[in-house]
Amino acid sequence: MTEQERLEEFEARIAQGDKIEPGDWMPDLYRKQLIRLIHQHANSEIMGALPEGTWIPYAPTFKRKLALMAKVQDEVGHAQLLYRAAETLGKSREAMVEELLSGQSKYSNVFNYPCETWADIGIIGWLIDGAAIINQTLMAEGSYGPYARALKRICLEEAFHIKQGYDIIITLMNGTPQQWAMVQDALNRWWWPIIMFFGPHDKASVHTATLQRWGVKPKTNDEQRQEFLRKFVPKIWELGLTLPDPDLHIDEAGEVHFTDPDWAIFYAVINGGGPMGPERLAVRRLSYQEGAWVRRALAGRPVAAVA
Ligand code: FAQ
Repeated sequence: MTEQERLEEFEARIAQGDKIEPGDWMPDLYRKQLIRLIHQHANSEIMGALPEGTWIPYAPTFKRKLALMAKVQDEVGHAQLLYRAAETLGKSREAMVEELLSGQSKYSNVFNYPCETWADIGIIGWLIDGAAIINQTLMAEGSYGPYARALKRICLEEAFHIKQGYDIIITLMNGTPQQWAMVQDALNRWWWPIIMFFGPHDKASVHTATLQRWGVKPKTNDEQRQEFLRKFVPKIWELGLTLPDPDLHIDEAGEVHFTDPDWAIFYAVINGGGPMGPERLAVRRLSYQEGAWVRRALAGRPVAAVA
């Protein structure tokens, strides 16, 4: 077969809804794009464990602590599944971890911000997991088998995380006026990072066209963002909370209009300039260093050789 015939056959398979599997022929660009996307997604899950992880020692009750520990473990498990899915495309886990630790590869903008109060844990669980599930439910229908299957499992767990976050929010809002105010304050601080979570506007998106052509990304960044806003803005208002965007409104067709965020902030954050960026990477590096003996032991190499 010529390259052109292979490409046509590959695209016909995607058009009829087949999943592409690791040993199948695929265009180099498809492989590269998937490695980039899944790698960044895996990075986001493992880095995403850090903001919430800092609150485990301070959880207000024993049951909250158990639930938060389980959630954080789930996120690390998601990273494990996703690095594994990316490995099926030919990039080693070591290379992916090295690139994360050296700052060469990205992770989600939202995990570069501080978690200031317990209410932040509620907002992350309710709204960041809420945003993630919108994105991931769509991507779970994508064309690459190992990624799509990993996302199905991840979405089931994220659905539970949303309930955990929502329950924290409702409990705080039924508490003292100070606790209510903590929720509003956390929402104000997380709102703009969450709006940016879905990536730049479609006109500025670099990869959407390629990812859509090959069935990896069923909806564009703006479409996903709109889906999130339509679902969550009414719920936020129903609780009596406000959003830090005076121009935000819903029109008769149900479309949510909002102020365009400052995208210069987004690009600075995703390129290592977020308020917690350096600290998060330092923690991840330390943890990788401290886990070296475990990796050696599992690989059957002498543990004593670790410096
Ligand atoms: N943060 O051309 P596009 C979670 C980058 S998991 C950082 O539009 P694309 C679970 C993008 O990589 C959260 N960088 O890119 C959890 C590209 O840079 P590059 C992660 C971003 O791929 C919850 C450049 O900007 N989810 O939250 C972001 O078509 C709670 C141009 O962008 C996934 O990764 C961003 N927000 O669309 C864990 C899902 N947005 O590579 C713990 C899979 C864009 O040229 C607690 N990924 N960039 O250097 C996707 O669906 C897509 O990659 C998008 C971006 C939609 C994120």
